[in-house]
Amino acid sequence: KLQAVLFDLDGVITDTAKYHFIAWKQMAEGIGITIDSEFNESLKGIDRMQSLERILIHGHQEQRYSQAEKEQLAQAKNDEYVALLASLAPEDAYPGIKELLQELKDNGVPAVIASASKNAPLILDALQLTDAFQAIADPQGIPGKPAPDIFLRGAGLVGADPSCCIGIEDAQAGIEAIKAAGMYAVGVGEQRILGPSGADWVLPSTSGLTLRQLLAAAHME
Ligand code: UVW
Repeated sequence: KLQAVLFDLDGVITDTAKYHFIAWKQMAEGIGITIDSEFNESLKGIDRMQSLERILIHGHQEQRYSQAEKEQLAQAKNDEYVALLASLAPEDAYPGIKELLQELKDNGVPAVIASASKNAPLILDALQLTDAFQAIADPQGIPGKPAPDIFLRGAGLVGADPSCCIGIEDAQAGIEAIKAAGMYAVGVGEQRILGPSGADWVLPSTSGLTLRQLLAAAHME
């Protein structure tokens, strides 16, 4: 029986990829590195410092900065990102998300955020979805996706057995994390982007997605 549904945030609840891209691009250009939207795909599901490392490697600058300088670069990116998030509003939640969260609540199924983002509470507040979630797993101090830790921490917060959980993700690293946690993995997005991710079920979008469909797909009725 289903005990919890765990949601990635960026790319599942709302489209923050475009804001991450604008902010990373600005930071990268400041140090002479160019990134394009295709490169940005490789940052999905990856935490802030790991994203910075990937950008520095992309620009052949992985040896150039001290840890303190890297933290400054990441801080500059985050300041810009948070400024861009100010335009986020409730109507920016992806289609079907609000309805699915309501259905979970009506049926007593905990919804949990399992995101690498330290900005998750801020984003949920802007979308007015904070109350729709029973818990937000804190990404601090645990290995990032594709390690299973954030999903296991999320399940633990609501006392759920991972094998009775469904995880929803838009990124390869995230789907690998869900599978490594022993959960049923739903991939949202284009098959082209998700690739051979190992998702148990791939959906083009969450529009119209119901609890009943999730239960049937995961054989958890
Ligand atoms: C990510 O980049 C996912 O996290 P943050 O919002 O903490 O920068």
